[in-house]
This record gives sequence, C-alpha cells and structure tokens, in this order.
Amino acid sequence: MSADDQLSRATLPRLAPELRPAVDPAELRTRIVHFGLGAFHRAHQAVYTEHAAARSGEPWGITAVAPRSAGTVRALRSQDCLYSLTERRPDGHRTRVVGSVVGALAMGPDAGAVDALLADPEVTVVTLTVTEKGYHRSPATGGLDTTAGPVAADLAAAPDGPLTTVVGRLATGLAARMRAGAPPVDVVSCDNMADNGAALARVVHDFVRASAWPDRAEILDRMAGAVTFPAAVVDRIVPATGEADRAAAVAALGVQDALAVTGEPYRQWVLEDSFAAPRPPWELDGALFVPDVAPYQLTKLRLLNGSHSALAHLGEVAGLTTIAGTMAADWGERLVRALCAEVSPTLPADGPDPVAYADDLVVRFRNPAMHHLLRQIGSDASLKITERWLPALRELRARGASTPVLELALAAWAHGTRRAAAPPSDPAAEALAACWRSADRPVETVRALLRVLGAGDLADDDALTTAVADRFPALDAGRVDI
Ligand code: CS2
Repeated sequence: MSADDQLSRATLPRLAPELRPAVDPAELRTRIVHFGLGAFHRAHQAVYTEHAAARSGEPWGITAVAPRSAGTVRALRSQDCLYSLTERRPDGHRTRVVGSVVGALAMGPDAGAVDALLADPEVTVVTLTVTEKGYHRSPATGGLDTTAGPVAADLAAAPDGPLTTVVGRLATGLAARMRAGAPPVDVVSCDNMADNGAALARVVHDFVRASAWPDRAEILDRMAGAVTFPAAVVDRIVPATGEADRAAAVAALGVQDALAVTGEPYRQWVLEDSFAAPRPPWELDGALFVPDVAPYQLTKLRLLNGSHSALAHLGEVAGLTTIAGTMAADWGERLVRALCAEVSPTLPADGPDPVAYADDLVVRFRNPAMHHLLRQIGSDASLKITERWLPALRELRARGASTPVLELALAAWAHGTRRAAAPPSDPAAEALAACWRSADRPVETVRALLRVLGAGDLADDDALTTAVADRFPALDAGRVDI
C-alpha cells in the first residue's frame, strides 16, 4: 500500500466534500489529552469535540494516549491522526472522516511527551476511556488497590521510571503540573462506573498519597484547588471494528483506513457542570451539563449496560453471537423489558422515564446493521456486573422485592465462568474458574463466585444463592426460561 492509497491530510482533498472532517485539523491545537485510544473514544468524545470546535471556531484538538497499544499509535500517526466513522442505521450507513485528533502518543515510550502535555497550560481538559479495570480499584474500599502488581510497581517507579498504569501516569503528570504552578485542569472519566468522577479522583489522590514523593502533601493540597473531576455519562454503542467494517470504509472513502470505527446513530453525553478550567463547548453538539449526573448514570448503567450484560451472558449460553441476533431470539426483547421493569424501582425518580428508556433500548439493540459481539460485552464481566447488576440487586433484596431476572442473569454469568477462556476475557478468570472445584455443590460455587466479586453480603444471602444455582440445569441444556 502506498501513502497515496491511505487516508491522510494529503489525500483528504480527494474525498467528496461530505466525507471530509467538520474542521480543518491543521487549525487545531492540543488542548485536550485523552487516555484510551479505543474505538469508543474515536466515535464519541472525538466527534463532540470536532463539532464543538467547528461550531465555536475554538481550536480544540485532542492528543490521544494509548496506554498499551503502540501499534494503534503508529497506524494513527501514519494517517495524520485521521480516521473515518461509519454510522450504522437500520436502513443504511453514512461514513465521514473525523478531524479532532491531532496527536497520538504511546504511554510507555512517549512518557516524557505525555507528562509535558499534562503540565502544558494550554491543555485544560483530560478525558479517559480506560475501562473499569484501568482504575485498579479495590472491591472492598473503592480506593486504589495499592497491592495490585502494576500499581505497586508504578508506586515504586514514579516519577522517573517506566509506568504502566494510567492512574500512575496521570497522577505523576498532574503532580508535575502542580509543581510547575500551571493553571487548573478538568479531568473527566468517561468510563461506565457510578460516580465515575469521584472514583477517578479517589484513585489519583490515593496514588499521590501512597507515593514516596517528599512533597506529596503539598501536591494534594494544590490539587484540591486546581484539579476537578466532573462526573460524566457517555453513551453510544460502538462495536469493535471488524474486517468487513474496514472494507466498507475503503469502499466509501476510496482510500485505506486502518483505524475506521463504526457506531450506532444514537449518542449522548451528560456531564456534571463543575468544570474549573476552560473546556470545549460540547453543548453545541448536544451534550448536557447538569448539576448531578447520578439519575442519568444509574439509569444508563442499570438499564442499558445491565441488559447488555444480561443479553451477552444468556445469549452465550444459548449459543448466539451478537446482540441483534439475541434480540431476535423469542426471549430477547422480553429479557430487556423484564430486567428494566425489575430494576427501575431502584432508579432516582428525577431520571429518564424507565419505560420509554426500555422502548428505546429495544430499538437500539435490534439495529440489524450493527454487528455487536456478545463476546466483547461479556469481557471483564467481574468488573462490569459489579457496577451494572449488584447495586440494584442489593437494593431490591434489602426491600424484600423479588429479583428473578437478575438471578437468571447472574446464573448465566456464573455458568460462563466455569472455564477460563484463552486468552482470558476477565482479569479474575482464574479465580472464578477455581470456584468450580466444588461443582457438585452448586450453591457453594455461587457463594464462592460472589466472594471473588467482593460481594460477601450477597454470598451470604441463602435465598439468592439457591435461586441462582437452581437455574443451572436449564442453562446447562442451553435453555433460557424467562
Ligand atoms: C457495553 C458498552 O461492552 C459493553 O460492556 O455494554 O460498551 C455499551 O455498548 C456502551 O456503554 C453504550 O454506551
């Protein structure tokens, strides 16, 4: 492949005008640093930022940092950080190039450049999509798990040694910013966790507190006044890009695009209105700024992500592979509606209407143009279901409400933990598989699995563990009985 066949600033003029970015990337500067260079960021925050820059004329550009994948960084740089986004609608699709990413760095090899940007007064916003496991939270305390291998290694190595955790790199960079007396900065978690702003603030502060830096108390003091962590709810279904998606992008663009992404038409971003430093006017592209994101966050986590995980684990039991395929099973839509109805009494009354929300979910999940693999949603389940199912389960059981749908979902998840896949699709895969040593005593197995999740209270709920274990025989036979 020659450079002539590849998407880049040089080949951009060859594209039809409707395929070109909404902004001229040459006019943007790095004012946002983003950690996590995955498809979700490219199809969500990068799009809002591009439109905000285009509509305001302000030069908001993003330098995206890949925590691990140096390959993605190389590929992105070779395309001058341009890539295409294809919106997949039930009745067709629409492709265009996104122009808001202006730099790409690999967190390890480019650590100096990452730190320099974090201390740069021009950079006033940092965003993150590093998935739940990127936060290294202790299930027991919610704080930083300083005993986790990578965290302990980073604490010993910071500030000058090689760091592998985003929390370590971010804390180190922010500390350097505080030492340099640079202006305030907003740090926005865009991961699917309740109270994600506070969760991120906690692990970053914990890292500084546990460091050996002689000035750590002053750093924490300065951070209290100069670094805010607004909470945010992000929403767009973005399946991992497959070969067919890349081929479709080439067909639409007429040039190669190794970083093509696809997404559903729907997108939403709700942010806590507590920014201390300049930020892009994302509201120009429909983002909502609200005093408290909790009603949106809990509704999204428990209804959308909760049903996604339930569809993923039950669909796998039934031998299915995609969300749209699972929605076509005779129980798919029923599962989504039943889960939403079961969980909705736990949602704040001032949030979105749960019945209308469930109606929308059914339409979004059924979108036949989306090839969203159950395997992708089922990965890292020990961290996901802890956010999506367990808090609602606890609340409902404390009120004496019955929880048949969550029990069924939990049984399907438990069923899938029996054998750790290779490569493992969950950081706790081995510990979970080990719980099946007492497979002849299924209730014991369920208890042990819940303990691995840090849910000792639920493990001690005999009615729950028995109800979950009672579901195993039907699931063994590949049957989903709702
Ligand atoms: C999904 C989410 O992979 C998953 O676990 O549930 O990525 C989901 O598609 C997004 O949160 C939708 O906004």
